[in-house]
Amino acid sequence: MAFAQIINPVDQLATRAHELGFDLFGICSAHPAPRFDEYRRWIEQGRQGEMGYLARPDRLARRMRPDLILSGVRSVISVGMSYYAACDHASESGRGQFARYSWGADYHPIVLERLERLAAFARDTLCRDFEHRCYVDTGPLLERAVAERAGLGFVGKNSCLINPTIGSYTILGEILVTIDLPSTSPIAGVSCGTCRACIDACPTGAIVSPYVVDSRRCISYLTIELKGPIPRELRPGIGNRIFGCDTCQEVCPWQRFARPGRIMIPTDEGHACPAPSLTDLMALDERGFRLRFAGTAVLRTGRTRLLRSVAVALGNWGHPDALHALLRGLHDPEPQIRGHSAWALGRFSEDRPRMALQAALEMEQDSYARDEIVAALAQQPGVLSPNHHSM
Ligand code: B12
Repeated sequence: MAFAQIINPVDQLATRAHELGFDLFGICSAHPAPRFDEYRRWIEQGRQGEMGYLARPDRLARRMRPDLILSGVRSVISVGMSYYAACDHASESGRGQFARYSWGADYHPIVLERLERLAAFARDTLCRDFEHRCYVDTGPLLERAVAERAGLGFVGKNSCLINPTIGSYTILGEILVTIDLPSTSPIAGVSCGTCRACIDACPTGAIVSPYVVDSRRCISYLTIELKGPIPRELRPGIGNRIFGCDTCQEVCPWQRFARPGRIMIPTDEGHACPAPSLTDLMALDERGFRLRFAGTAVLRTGRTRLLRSVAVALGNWGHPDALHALLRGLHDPEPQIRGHSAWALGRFSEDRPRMALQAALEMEQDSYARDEIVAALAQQPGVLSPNHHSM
């Protein structure tokens, strides 16, 4: 297959990508893998936390050598889809914030299906004889670095791929192909400059230096990925964010150009827009959780992790209306929900939470949940500090 015969293949693909709902499009060479050294350093510093798959030797090898993912790979088609929605975020008290990307349906199948349609178009119009592989989020690719090389934007100090005309509320996807396609140029002359709004605004200090996010402190990781308990010292910074976090993007000046998405639009029935009441969420049993979050990205995280964050948010709210829900959480079947509810109750100085914590301590069998109750009681004014292990 010779490209000399084709009139403007990049333009044809770009037009089709736009029709399919993608807002950003570019093509780059697959070799060598971009920014692998930065990635390796990040792993060496343990910044992936519990996301062990990111450090697995076979995954590292594939991130470094894309031909281990798809033999004979030559080019990567990189796309971005806006998921921005002009719906007000949850600032009302007693409500929980979900990160914008999760407001509508789970983006993975939506983007993958459109990538496959784009690949089919390439096969019909450009060349029949090539192998391809589509990725969204879960593949062993540095998607931001690929997008940067393909000219979709630049990597900002919050480590997000920022496009100067639509900002960073975009999901990235790729098609690896075994043919040489003409590359589009990286964006030149735009950067964060001296701005450090994201670094200063991160509630948990997760942007440890420009372009480097330590997952172990990132609210997105703490509320979505972390299986074990959320470290106590980071809980106050979580505020009312219960699934992911948009703060480092919200404060970014480039976000003034954010454009509502055409495909991933949250509907009125969307689970998180407007933001749901924390006390309602705390009342969800397993079945209620599954019904409410079916088809959304929240489902994979599961009830335990979501309600654990809800408990933290209720504790941070600190309003008497939170008490009933937290007392319920203190008796949840899941130790993590009990433990985080205990922490939240420890932030109230009234008698009722103290008595409930004392009663729960008598009955608690789980050693982690006991630790939390003991620590919560020790936190309360006028209570002698019992010996306890910290997390
Ligand atoms: C693991 C992961 C996470 C982790 C770690 C995030 C991180 N910053 O590393 C956690 C759970 C914290 C996370 C959070 C989020 N994630 Co995430 N995540 C991923 C995943 C699966 C791998 C990322 C990775 O490899 N990280 C390791 C670091 C080293 O790589 P990196 O993030 O690409 O960072 C680059 C820069 O740091 C840069 N760099 C490093 N040093 C330097 C120095 C200079 C000078 C420069 C210029 C650049 C530079 O090089 C790195 C390599 O490309 C990708 C999908 C993928 N396969 O790529 C999605 C992905 C990055 N996530 C995405 C999203 C949407 C999010 C959230 C916004 C979700 C939310 N609202 O809660 C937050 C954003 C938090 C943040 N500021 O990063 C999108 C990002 C889209 C975009 N426009 O940037 C991706 C691409 C998924 C997708 N397909 O759309 N995520």
